[in-house]
Amino acid sequence: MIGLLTVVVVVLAILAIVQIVRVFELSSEVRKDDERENQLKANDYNGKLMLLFLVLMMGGFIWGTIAWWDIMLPKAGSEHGVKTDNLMALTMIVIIAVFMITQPLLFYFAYKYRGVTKNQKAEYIEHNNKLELIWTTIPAVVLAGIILYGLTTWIDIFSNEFDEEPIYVEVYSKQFGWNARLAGEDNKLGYANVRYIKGANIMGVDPDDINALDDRVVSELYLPVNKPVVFRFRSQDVIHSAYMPHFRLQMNCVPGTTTQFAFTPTVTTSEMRQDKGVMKRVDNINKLRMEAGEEDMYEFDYVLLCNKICGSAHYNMQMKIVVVEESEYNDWLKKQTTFAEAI
Ligand SMILES: [Cu+2]
Repeated sequence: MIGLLTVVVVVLAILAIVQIVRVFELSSEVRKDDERENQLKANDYNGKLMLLFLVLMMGGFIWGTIAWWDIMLPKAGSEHGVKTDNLMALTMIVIIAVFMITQPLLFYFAYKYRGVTKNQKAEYIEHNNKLELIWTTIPAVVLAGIILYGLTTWIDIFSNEFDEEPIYVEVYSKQFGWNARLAGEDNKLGYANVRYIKGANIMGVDPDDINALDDRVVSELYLPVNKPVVFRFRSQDVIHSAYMPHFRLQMNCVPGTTTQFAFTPTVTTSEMRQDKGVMKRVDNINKLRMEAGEEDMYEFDYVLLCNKICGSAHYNMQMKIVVVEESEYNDWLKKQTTFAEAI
């Protein structure tokens, strides 16, 4: 079999060489003038294609931006989220402005200087100090401005300075689900370690730690509006990533260590449901669900998702978060069983 294949390959290689030699013979017969003429025609054709590509690309960009605008995230539901959004908006405005100026110029010049006459010659420019200065200084100043703004926003978000005592919540990830633990009346989370996991003690809370006894383990999290919250993230098995898009919050959950993010929710779930932007998105989702023949309709809820591909059911890792008025939060909290009661 291998012998036969070798013969076939050799024969095909010989045939290919014969064909290539013939092409060379034929091409050498074509007169040089014709070659030049064909080149000019090709230049003209390619130049016009550049212009067409420019129109399609810019048209596609504008169309896509308008068509998909409504599937982007609605307004932020947290204090720092507004700052993150402003930073993102400014960065996008700068990027899109530069894109809108440079891309049309790039493709227009490729069209304008496409070389359609015989004696056309390109201009040779070796160096230009003025140009170098302009295209180095402007991007450097603009980028420095964006970086400075980004750094001050980052420091502001992570400064963790609150006017009042924050609520401490531990967010625990595992393949494939979330649990949360709220510090009890003492507002102190008891010590936890994966080695303590046993029976009802699903988060590995130390039963001998006095601070742990009033902690409450929940699978659906309520948070009071306009109150600072400190999330402490832990993981039981692999690296997960706690992602709460409506709060503009994401933090890795790493086994063996604790990560932290402090923030303040500013919009309750029911306020968010009445927001025009949110309603429009919800209607859109339900329209698609109806078209697909699905019966259960979507209603807005804050959600905690996993944003690290952590295994086969990664997509299914989610926990509902409900932001309510403080009085409602206190009522809910009272109903949750404490760690001492659970074990
Ligand atoms: Cu995960």
